[in-house]
Amino acid sequence: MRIIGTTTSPYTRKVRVVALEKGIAHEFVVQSPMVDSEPVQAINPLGKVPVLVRDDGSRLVDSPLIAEYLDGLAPSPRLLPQEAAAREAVRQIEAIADGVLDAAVLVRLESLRPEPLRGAEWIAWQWGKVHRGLAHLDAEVEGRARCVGDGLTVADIAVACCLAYLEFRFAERDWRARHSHVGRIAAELFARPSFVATPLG
Ligand SMILES: N[C@@H](CCC(=O)N[C@@H](CS)C(=O)NCC(=O)O)C(=O)O
Repeated sequence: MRIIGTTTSPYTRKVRVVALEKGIAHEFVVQSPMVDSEPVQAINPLGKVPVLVRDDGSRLVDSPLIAEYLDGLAPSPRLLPQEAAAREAVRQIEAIADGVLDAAVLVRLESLRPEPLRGAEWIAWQWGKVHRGLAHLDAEVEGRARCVGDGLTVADIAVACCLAYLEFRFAERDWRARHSHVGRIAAELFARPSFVATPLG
């Protein structure tokens, strides 16, 4: 099995962390969708990473689906609860953390354009999603050791990947101090071998 992506992609990191936490053997193949887009477009019509390529050549795109597939490969540790309400809660937090990332990645890409071409209103619109999304997540997990239940889930991993990306690309803001509840959960995850093995950069 191969996971195709980049070392700067937070979505790629999420599925790599899931694979490591599950102990699933895989090869990580670095392929940038931006530098040389054709190979990625050949395996994902959307031209995005991560892409999971199974040994039979079949592929999965979109990190939530890839994470779900990986979680189903081994019974333990269960990163997506089987009980419906807990599973829904995990998927909802993952969706909001990923949505914050979607907005942050757009801000990042816009900031790479020549200054006169940048849309200030567009950037502010995206920052609104980042700030509201993080405030929502922070309120949601207040007082909890993990995002949902007692054990590690995809929700914790998604939140930690999200905060790590914001710190990586927009280090001028102290994201964890401003969002201390998700920040505390993320800080604990950053010490895990799966996160140490998948640094952004
Ligand atoms: N919803 C997708 C988002 C993936 C995504 O946006 N990846 C970025 C890299 S961080 C990408 O490949 N961008 C290239 C493009 O949009 O053309 C997922 O969760 O896998």
